[in-house]
Amino acid sequence: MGQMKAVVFREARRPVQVEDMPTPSVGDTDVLVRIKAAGICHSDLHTLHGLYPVAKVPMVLGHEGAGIVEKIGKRVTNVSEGDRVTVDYVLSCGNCEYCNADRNNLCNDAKYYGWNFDGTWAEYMLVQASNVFRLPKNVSFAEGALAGCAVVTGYHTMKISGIKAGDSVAIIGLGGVGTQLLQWCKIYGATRIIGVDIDDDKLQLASKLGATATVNARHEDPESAVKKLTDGKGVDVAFEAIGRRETVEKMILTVKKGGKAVIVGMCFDKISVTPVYDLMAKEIEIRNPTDHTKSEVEEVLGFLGKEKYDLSRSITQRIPIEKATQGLQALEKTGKQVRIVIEP
Ligand code: COD
Ligand code: ZN
Repeated sequence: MGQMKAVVFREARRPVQVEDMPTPSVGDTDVLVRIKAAGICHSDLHTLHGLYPVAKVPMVLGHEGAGIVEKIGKRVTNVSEGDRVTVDYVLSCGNCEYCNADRNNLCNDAKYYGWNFDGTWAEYMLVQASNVFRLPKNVSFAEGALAGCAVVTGYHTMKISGIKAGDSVAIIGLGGVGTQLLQWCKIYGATRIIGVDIDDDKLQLASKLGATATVNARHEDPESAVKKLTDGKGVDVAFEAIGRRETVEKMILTVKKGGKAVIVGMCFDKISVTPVYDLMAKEIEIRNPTDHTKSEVEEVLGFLGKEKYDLSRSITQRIPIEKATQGLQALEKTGKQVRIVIEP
């Protein structure tokens, strides 16, 4: 079907290139999606830095994306040509112990679009039928793209944390994912929500979305700030949504006795929490959510279709595919952007 533009990764620590490549041809169980919006996530930066490897090169990056079904394979029945869909980037086997237990994020043979197979930063993307989900009418393509990572990662994290109505929470890192996590904590009844970031704009946005207090970690130590805000006790649940050693260690110190510390950010360093006895004496539970399940994608889309959920403020910039490199630099350098969306 000719050529398409795609953002291609060839080597770590080298800028990505926008290249022409053949539009993929459709197999029996494939869906060809004409991508209308694709988000840039911090994990894509991890890949560019060589921290999180890809399975082949050249690789079309990107794992958040939504668009229109252009063509379906002979055996595809769940979507039709012309449907508006979002992509679920976790490709699971559907047969293993974990898939059968509705925990396909832990699939024994999990593969990922954007890492194992070509991803969303392209004019067209080939997706297995099992991994496209129809968008509710009121959900735009950009919102639909975020639903596939930022929103559902926040949702999965919130569920793994077991948050209850009335809980107090602290979220360190209010970027693309942290901002959505904050919204879910509020929806699920957290009453005290402390947002921590180093950027005042991010903190302001957090207040608009429901944070009851904010802390700028450049000016204030998050541990003492959180303690001050919780009568010296700490929070029921704390989250780290950046992936840095220092912030993970800090986050754990903001948790109260019997509380939970949830590590969301991919952190490639070792952390030290010494003495370990401190965790034991406080009976602190450490949780490590990863990705999301298929059911959660459906739940999130169902929710976005019916309920109020503010994504307008989380989409802070839209760029054409030719500007992908600048988009990546903007997420990395300025720290001002929440989610940048590529519109091929
Ligand atoms: N203290 C406080 N805030 C900080 C600090 C600091 N020292 N340093 C940076 N920040 C802030 C930044 O200002 C920014 O607001 C935020 O932290 C980071 O946000 P983003 O937008 O750069 O990153 P996201 O939200 O796109 O990335 C989210 C994760 C960190 C969760 C993601 O990269 C990740 O690691 N995911 C792993 C888990 C997973 O399931 N991933 C699924 C696919 S992403
Ligand atoms: Zn992501």
